This record gives sequence, C-alpha cells and structure tokens, in this order.
Amino acid sequence: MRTQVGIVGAGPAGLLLSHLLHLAGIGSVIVESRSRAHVEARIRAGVLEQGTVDTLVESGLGERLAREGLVHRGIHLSFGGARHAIDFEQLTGHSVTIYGQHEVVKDLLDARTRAGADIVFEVEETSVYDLDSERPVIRYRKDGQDQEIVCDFIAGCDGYHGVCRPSIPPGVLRIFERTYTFAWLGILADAPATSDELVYANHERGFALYSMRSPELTRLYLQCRADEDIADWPDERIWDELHRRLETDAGWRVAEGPILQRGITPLRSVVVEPMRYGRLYLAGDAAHIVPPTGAKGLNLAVADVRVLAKALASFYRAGRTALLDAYSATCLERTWRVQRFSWWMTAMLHRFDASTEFDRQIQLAELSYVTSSRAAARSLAENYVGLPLSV
Ligand code: RFL
Ligand code: PHB
Repeated sequence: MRTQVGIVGAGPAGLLLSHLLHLAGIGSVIVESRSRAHVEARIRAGVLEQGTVDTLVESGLGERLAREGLVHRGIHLSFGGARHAIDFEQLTGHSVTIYGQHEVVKDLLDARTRAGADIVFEVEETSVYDLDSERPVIRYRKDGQDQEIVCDFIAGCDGYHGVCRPSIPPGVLRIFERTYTFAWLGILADAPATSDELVYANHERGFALYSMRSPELTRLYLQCRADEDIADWPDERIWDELHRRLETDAGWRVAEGPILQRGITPLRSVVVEPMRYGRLYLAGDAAHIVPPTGAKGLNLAVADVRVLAKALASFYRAGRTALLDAYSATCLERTWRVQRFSWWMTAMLHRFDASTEFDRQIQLAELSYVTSSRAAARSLAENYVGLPLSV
C-alpha cells in the first residue's frame, strides 16, 4: 500500500490528524491495534479548552458538541473546609466545555468513515522502518497476513506505550520525566450531577475531583497509592472517601449511583525532545504525558496535531519544509508551559508521601492566595482555559 501520511494510532491525535489532512486534500492511512468498539468506549479526559472546541467546530465536527457539550464558566477549589469559585469567564472572558474524549473520538470516526477513510483496526506487530529516508514504511500483521504501507511521512500518534517513540535510535531523544507515588482511582457513575462546575479538593486524606460527562453521569476521582489494587476498593469504600473529601461545603452532597466503569491511572510527567526523527513526527501522548490535574492531555494532543497538519499542508501545497522543521520546537514550547501548569496544579492539590507539616501549610497558603488574589486566580484561569495556540 502507498499513502502520503501513514498514521500509527486511532486515538484523538491520529484521528484528528487524518481528518485535518483530508480537509487539506492530503491522503492518510491509520493503523490501530485495538477494535473500533474498544477505541470508542475508552473513557478518559473530559475537559476541552476553547482552542480545542474551535478546532473541532472549524473542521466541521461541532454539531453534537454544540448540542451535548456542557459549557463551564469556572471551577471550584475546595480546601480547609470550604469551597471557592474561580470564575474563568470573569477572569479571562473564556470558558471550557465538558465533552468526553470518547465522544470526540466517536465524532471523528464517524466523519472519517463517511469520507471513506482508510483505517485498519486490530493490527498486530506494528513496526516502523526507514525513518530517515524519504520513503518511511509501516509494517503490521492483519488477519495473519504481513502488510506494508510505504509513506512520505509517518505520524507517531500511538500514545505513551506505542512503538514509534522506541523505534527512534538510541541517543537521539532526551527524556525528561517525573514519576509520582500516587495514582487516580476514577469512576463513572450513573448518578446526577449535583454541582454545575468541577470541584478540585485538597483534603488531608488526599486529593479528590468531582466531574461529570452529562447532567446524568458523574465522573469522580480519588487520589490513591500507585500500587493499589482496584479490588481493594469496593463501592462502599469509594463513596465513603468521596463524601469525606468532597463534601466540605454545608449542604452540598455527592449523589451516589451504580458505578459503570472504574480504573486506576498512575500519574506521570514526561517530555521527549525532539518530537521528530527524520520523517517520523510524534504527536500527543507518544511525545509527552501530563498528570491529569490540569485537564491538559487531550488538549495538548490537539494542539500538536494542528501544528503538524499545517506543516504538512505547507509541504504538499508549496513544497516548503520550514514548518515541518520547526514542528518540534513549536510544540515543545507549548508542551513545557502545559507541563509546568499540570505539575503546579498537582503539587498544590495532592498529598505527597514525604510532605511535612511545613509543606502542607505552604499548599494551604498557595490555595488561599489563588482564591483571594485576582492576579493569582487569573494565572490559573488563563492556563486552564488554554494558552493561545500560537504558544
Ligand atoms: P491515545 O489516546 O493513547 O491513543 C493512542 C492510540 O494508539 C494505539 N496504539 C497502537 N496502534 C497501532 N500499533 C501500535 N503498536 C499501537 N500502540 C498503541 C492505541 O490503541 C490508541 O488507540 O493517545 P493520543 O491520541 O495522543 O491522545 C492523548 C489522550 O488520550 C491523553 O492525553 C488523555 O486521555 C490523558 N488522560 C487524561 N487526560 C485528561 O486531560 N483528563 C483525564 O481524565 C485523563 N484520563 C488519560 C486518562 C490517559 C489514560 N491513559 C493513557 C492510560 C485516563 C487514562 C487511562
Ligand atoms: C474528567 O472529567 O475526566 C476530568 C476533568 C478534569 C481533570 C481531569 C479529568 O483535571
């Protein structure tokens, strides 16, 4: 098989890239190791920045998003027994939209399928070759047969555990990494939302987050140890912790309901530099991971893909390589700012193993500053709603 851009991974990064390339008249083929049903059902991120919403709307994917997305004008920070509102609208003029990552993926898959896209699901043994040549190659097995796609470019959109990044020869990449001793236990519950905005709680028992997917479905998270077994968390224990950590405001209650999905996700901060080797371009989680506290993983993947699609369009339209050459530096500048914000939110809100009473007081002072100074609140707000796409 022959294509212009071979894409590894049908997550939000790979699907959006394929869609934007199609709109620019550029052909692509996506290979994906999981089934379509699996990819569509994977519950992950939920907060879309304005720039992400704009990208989806401008590329014709805004219809269901406009109908079902929940526009949130701010968040609450809960600490020291009280809740404090941070009003993004008032502080920045912007808001965020709650719309599940799997809904974005469904919309992208529908649009790509309608346009007759080439997406090969359930491939095995994906590998990439000849990355520093003008004809890089993707190989995989499908239904027991070896297949090969000869490409002009390969986009590595295969997430943190994918094969593209590890295919770059040793010594090329610098890896910057921070690991945490804690994880998030996340649940999706068939319970009505009782808060109209998200609640991020710093509690002495650990962090908790109140979020939602629709007025009828809540998405809740609890800080737990990274090595914990989900089997040790029966429903009762999960609800008990959520009530204790979140219900600091008199009168506000977290509604309970059947738990539809549950899982434990370790927290990590990772950046690899550069995000390119030869004709392989890494985008999204394949190049960087942020802890979810800033709600940035998906938004950062969308920002990378916008830059890459524009650079490839400039190459095919005018034969220019300047934007492709600048791809890594352009994306990394934003990535580091987003890493900083995600790390800062994580540090302010979680309970750290080695933290002393001094550290705890500093966290509370930080929270009290952020919720009482307009300048500090504005800094949080402008990062949360999303830095301008040019950064
Ligand atoms: P994805 O979504 O991981 O998609 C990568 C795709 O590549 C496929 N793949 C392969 N295909 C072919 N051959 C191979 N060898 C392959 N190896 C992998 C995978 O099956 C998959 O379909 O990466 P992408 O597109 O860069 O998108 C990034 C976002 O998914 C990610 O940043 C966020 O979801 C991160 N994240 C969260 N972010 C938030 O802002 N809020 C959250 O609540 C949140 N929860 C999460 C998350 C990430 C998680 N992961 C990665 C474990 C919860 C989880 C469980
Ligand atoms: C979510 O709704 O899944 C969510 C919201 C905010 C975050 C992380 C996850 O910071």
